Amino acid sequence: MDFLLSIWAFFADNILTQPAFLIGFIVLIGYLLLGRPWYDSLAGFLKATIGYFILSVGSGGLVSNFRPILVGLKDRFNLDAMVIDPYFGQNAVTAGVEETFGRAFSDVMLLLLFAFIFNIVLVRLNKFTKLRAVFTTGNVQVQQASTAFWIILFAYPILGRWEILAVMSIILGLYWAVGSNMTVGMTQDLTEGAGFAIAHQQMMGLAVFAKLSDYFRSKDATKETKRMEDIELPGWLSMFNENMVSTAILMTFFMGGILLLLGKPYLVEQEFITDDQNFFFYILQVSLHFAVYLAILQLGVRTFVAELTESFQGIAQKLLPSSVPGIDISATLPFGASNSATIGFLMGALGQFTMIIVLILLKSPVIVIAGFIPLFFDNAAIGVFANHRGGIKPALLFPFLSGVLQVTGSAIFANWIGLAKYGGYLGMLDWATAWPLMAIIMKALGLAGIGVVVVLLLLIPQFEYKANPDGYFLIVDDYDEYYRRYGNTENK
Ligand code: ASC
Repeated sequence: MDFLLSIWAFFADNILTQPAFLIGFIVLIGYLLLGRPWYDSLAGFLKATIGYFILSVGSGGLVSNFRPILVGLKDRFNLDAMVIDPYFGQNAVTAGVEETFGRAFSDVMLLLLFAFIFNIVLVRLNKFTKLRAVFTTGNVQVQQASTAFWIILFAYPILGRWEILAVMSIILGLYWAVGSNMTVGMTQDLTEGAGFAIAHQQMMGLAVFAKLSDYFRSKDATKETKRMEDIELPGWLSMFNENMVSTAILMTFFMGGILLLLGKPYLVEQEFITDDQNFFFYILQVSLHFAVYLAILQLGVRTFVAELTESFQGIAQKLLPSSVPGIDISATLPFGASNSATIGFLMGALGQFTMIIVLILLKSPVIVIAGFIPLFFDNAAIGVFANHRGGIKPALLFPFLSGVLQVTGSAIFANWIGLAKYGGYLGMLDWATAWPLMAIIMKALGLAGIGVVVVLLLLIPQFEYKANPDGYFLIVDDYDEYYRRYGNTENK
């Protein structure tokens, strides 16, 4: 047993929680199953892994460049505030869980083992479960595990170690499988059949906003839905037609505003810059790096997506019929037209900042500081999908609404479950909406609440299947045929 566990721990530490390698191995195995020669398979492994690492350089760069600046607002104005960010959320759980519940969560490896197997079994049985996606983003699973541990302990403080582990494996495993499955059709549609779904922290909220965006599509067949890429600005404004230029200008105003608010003395004190550095050029450097990292994301996605699309056929033919891998949300952003990611991010920021001001004015017991990860990755993706499906209006409206929900949901929920006072909460869209809802059901109904949550989650893919039984599996089995029959907006 110990031997098996140590093999598992090795796999989990080195591969499962390192999505670049997990995706690499999926490509390797896929190609081998397709009967490709070893050297092609090895080349596929390397390109997929390198591509994913490039993607991580892009997303990691965005995070490390912008997060400290936003968090700086807390320090600079001496706010006693909670930061909404997955890493702050995880630290808050670690800091508070002993004191609050008298125990700590150390079974992450076992949870990942059970939930990963559970996810695969659910997909293997997709004739019945209708689930089509395997969650591969292990790094975010670890973050989610700690917050879910807190939520489940809050609902059921009496449960022992193994019971908690069982409940978490089932509910988290289902959330991963069901949430990722909800993004299958819309991601195939956006990427024109790249063969992946999203495995991240806003899957349910994003799927709901994507569906709602369809209502904004032009009903009049002679009128095109107006998308961001359709805007042709005249005269000097035409410089905004170029993606990189407009991103740079918008971010310079946005980051410039925040950096000016923080002020040079603070930034020098915190060693962001040195005293003799020019403040204007520092602002420019920080802001322009937004476009730099977006370009890197794009390169990463280009490097690995084609390999993944092709090799996964092997897995889908031999091991898991009608399935796709769920991967990091960043992989969808480069498929977005023109500025939809940047605009989504900025509208999300507007929503978050508006709500934060409301919290301050209402003298809320919990003040929230915007974290970069929810602000960017959730809302940029909503901008991308909303623009693609319903045009400019939903691409402005839904990221804004998401920003409002992220702050409001996180503030109320983290206060209720007692996590707010430890300074952080996960804060991603699903964790400010769907998870609080599940927590209310569990807290209100006692142990029966677990059954209710499980049944509700299992019902979601059934309803999705009912909406288009003929196209539901076809969209992953053969996208070209699906496209021929139904065209490029998923839900005709
Ligand atoms: C997260 C998280 C990250 C980012 C990254 C986005 O939730 O923890 O580091 O989003 O996965 O690409």
